[in-house]
Amino acid sequence: MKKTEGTTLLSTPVSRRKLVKTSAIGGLAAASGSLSLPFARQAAAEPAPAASADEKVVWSACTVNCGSRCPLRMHVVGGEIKYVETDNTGDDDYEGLHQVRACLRGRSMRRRVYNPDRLKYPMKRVGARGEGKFKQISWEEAFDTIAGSMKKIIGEYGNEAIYLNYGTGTLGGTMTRSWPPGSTLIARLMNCCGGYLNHYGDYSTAQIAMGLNYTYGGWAGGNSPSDIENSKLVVLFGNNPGETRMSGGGVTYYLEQAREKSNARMIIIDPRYTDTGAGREDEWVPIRPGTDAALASALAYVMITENLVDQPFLDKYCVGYDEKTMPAGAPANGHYKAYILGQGNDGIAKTPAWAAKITGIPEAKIIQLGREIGSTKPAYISQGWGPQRHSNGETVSRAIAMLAILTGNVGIHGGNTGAREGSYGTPFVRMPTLENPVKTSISMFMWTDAIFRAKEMTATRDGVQGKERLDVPIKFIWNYAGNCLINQHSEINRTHEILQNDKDCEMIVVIDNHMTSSAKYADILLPDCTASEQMDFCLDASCGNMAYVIFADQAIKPRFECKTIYEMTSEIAKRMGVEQRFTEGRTQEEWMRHLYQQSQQVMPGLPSFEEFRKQGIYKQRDPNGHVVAYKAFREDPIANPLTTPSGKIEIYSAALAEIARTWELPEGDVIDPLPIHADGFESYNDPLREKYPLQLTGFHYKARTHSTYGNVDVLKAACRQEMWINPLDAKSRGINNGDSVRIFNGRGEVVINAKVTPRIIPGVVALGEGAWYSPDGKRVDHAGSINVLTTQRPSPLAKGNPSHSNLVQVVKA
Ligand SMILES: Nc1nc2c(c(=O)[nH]1)N[C@H]1C(S)=C(S)[C@@H](COP(=O)(O)OP(=O)(O)OC[C@H]3O[C@@H](n4cnc5c(=O)[nH]c(N)nc54)[C@H](O)[C@@H]3O)O[C@H]1N2
Ligand SMILES: Nc1nc2c(c(=O)[nH]1)N[C@H]1C(S)=C(S)[C@@H](COP(=O)(O)OP(=O)(O)OC[C@H]3O[C@@H](n4cnc5c(=O)[nH]c(N)nc54)[C@H](O)[C@@H]3O)O[C@H]1N2
Ligand code: SF4
Ligand SMILES: [Mo]
Repeated sequence: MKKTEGTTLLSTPVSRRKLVKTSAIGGLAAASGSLSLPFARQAAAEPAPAASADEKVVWSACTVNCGSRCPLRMHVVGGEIKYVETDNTGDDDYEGLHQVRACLRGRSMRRRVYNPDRLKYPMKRVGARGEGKFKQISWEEAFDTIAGSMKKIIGEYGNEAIYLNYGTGTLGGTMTRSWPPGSTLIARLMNCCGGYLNHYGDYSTAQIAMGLNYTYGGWAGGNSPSDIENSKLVVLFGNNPGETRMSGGGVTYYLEQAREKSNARMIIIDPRYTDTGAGREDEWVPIRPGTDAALASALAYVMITENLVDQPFLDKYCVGYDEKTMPAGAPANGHYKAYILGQGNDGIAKTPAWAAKITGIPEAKIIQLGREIGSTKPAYISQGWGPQRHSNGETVSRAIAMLAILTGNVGIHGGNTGAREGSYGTPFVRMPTLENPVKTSISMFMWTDAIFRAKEMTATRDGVQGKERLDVPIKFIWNYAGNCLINQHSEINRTHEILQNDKDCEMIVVIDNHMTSSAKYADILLPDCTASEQMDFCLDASCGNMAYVIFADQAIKPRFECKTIYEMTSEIAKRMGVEQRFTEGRTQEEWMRHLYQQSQQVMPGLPSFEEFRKQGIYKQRDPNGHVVAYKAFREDPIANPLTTPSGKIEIYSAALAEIARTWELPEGDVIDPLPIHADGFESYNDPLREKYPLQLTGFHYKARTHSTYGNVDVLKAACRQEMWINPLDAKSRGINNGDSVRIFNGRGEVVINAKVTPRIIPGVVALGEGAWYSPDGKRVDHAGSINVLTTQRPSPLAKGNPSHSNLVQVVKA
């Protein structure tokens, strides 16, 4: 089962939580009593509206990609949403079918539905790409143009010239689902027409998914956070659920409630003092970005030299810890223990003193941490996806997981795998999207290159899969519910240059609700209905041990000329001559009833369709209590092997050794069979620091879900977009709190206000990702859009986005 932020997964193991009793999480939390009023109303200081005769309450949902999913109760009067509340079903009992309360983003949904940025009718581009000049056209003309372009491009170049760009704006939906690309209605349409160029990986987890695949085989599972009630210690590496899992159904609630039961100590390792901490942690260990593998190696050094490792576990379940379990043909002293003790290739012992210089964490602290992690069991060791969203992220993710492996915390209650938390899920049936006849696939991060240098892109240099080399460039892009055409993809100025040339990529279709920066690059721009304007099911939250499905009903009529994605794709299918295969004769509601019937067969507890519609949310607790990843493997590794080549946990990976031997890598890129520390490019140790001395890391911010909700005024006011900087770095630059600063490197410049705070380690600055790119005439951004500063150079193995590895200079504006 694979996850994605947002997505999750699959079959069962996922997780989530509720949050009624926790205090406000970092100021935007859903759960605190004082914040439980509908935000819109509270912000405007309006009295609670009296229920009027024609007021109806309709269940809807927030389907964005925050990893959670939340029910919303829309109070509709006279065809207009007047205010928004959230789940009021179930009880406040953590152990029961607790409420799934929306955070303040979801509660501000009215302000997205009625936002002045709403797209109103179909448009076609009249200016240069990206200029934002459009002309209104009819739906007929829009559909005809798109179908005409598809036919032309398929005829001239074949189906591999058509690309579905990454977009997660509605991945919680079923009919409206926008991710993974193969599960969307666009994919269903394209699969009826010969297919499209696939992509693998995602912006969330490219490096960890690829890295831990070699360790555990496939997507690495994790215990549900509810299982923390069995833990003595919680160690979070770059994991910030207080901000990234804010729902009352999500991880932050489980973490706090479970910890209340177990009284587990919590250590947070992060360059920033996060909202997950906010006084609830026992310890914050600030670390230089990109150096977790060095810390993990030194912790391993302490555990190995002080006899704290679980040797029987390593012997029985793992490959490559020491000489005994090395695969045939592996080099002498190529094992992990030799690497740590300085008997491997590099001859360097990974001592706490060695790591202190790299990580910025004092030697004594590393020794103490090593002893604590090595001797407190069971321990819930997990990593968020911040540490892996780096230029060395594949090896970092594997190195952190070593701590769980060395201590034998894998496959037991209260333990974890060192990956992110898992969660319980249901087998609710999704919209079938048919099979893509095309097998060629690129990394989701490499699409900009596939526009202008496709024929140079190979399997061993650029990670092309299914073919040795791409045959044709991308000529047509579908961009549905995504802002990765500009805002969320790295290096905005480079993307702009590539998209400027409309002889290269000939057609870009954007389907969105709002005039985003990506929408401005559309050739044809289609206005979609919001979740409030149609009927859908919403599911797949990253939760704990209670899963749920939401009936997201139609609250209001489509605004302006907006259409649903199902209507749009059906109309194009008609023009492509595949309407019957595409629709199978069903309307959207008929599909939903059909899927529901199928779901009822695998989930016998589901009520009737009409009852579900009335009750809004269906909750189901994990019959096994908690998800424990690799429990069966732990119990019997012969009967239940992992899907790695050896069937065991591969600390040393022969497959990676082969890749390291055969792939062509640019200077500085490292792929290694062991989970070693490698600096990566744009690291703390890059010579480029002479010019750009500060590390810039991004983070996922409570003010938005990526860019979504980024145009909601009250949220912007509540959580300002600022650049975090340590007082030491600010002082040497004459910067005071609130000053306007220029952040720049060779790729671009951002001007924004500084937040001077000891909550960030010296030498590092940070920006929340997702602010709406807002360039002036000189392409200087004034919104704090971090992707002006990030690079399109991919990470070595996953060819993924190293969004958090950036060097910059900052000066007072
Ligand atoms: N520098 C940096 N960049 C990053 C990241 C980072 O950490 N740092 N994070 C990356 C990650 S993990 C991810 S997942 C990506 C996310 O990138 P995206 O998937 O692009 O996410 P959003 O920015 O939320 O964009 C979603 C889009 O969907 C639209 N939308 C919302 N609801 C609807 C709807 O009902 N219908 C339609 N048609 N559209 C809708 C929104 O208006 C928005 O334009 O960003 C990545 N980019
Ligand atoms: N409110 C909100 N919630 C979201 C999202 C959102 O945009 N807004 N996006 C959702 C999506 S799609 C995703 S993929 C997830 C993202 O979830 P994550 O990827 O886990 O989130 P990040 O904030 O990028 O990183 C988590 C933490 O890692 C820290 N960090 C960065 N670099 C390093 C490092 O090198 N080492 C260590 N130890 N820590 C580091 C950051 O400071 C941050 O506090 O969040 C989801 N939830
Ligand atoms: S943004 Fe996430 S946590 Fe907030 S309401 Fe939406 S789904 Fe829930
Ligand atoms: Mo993500």
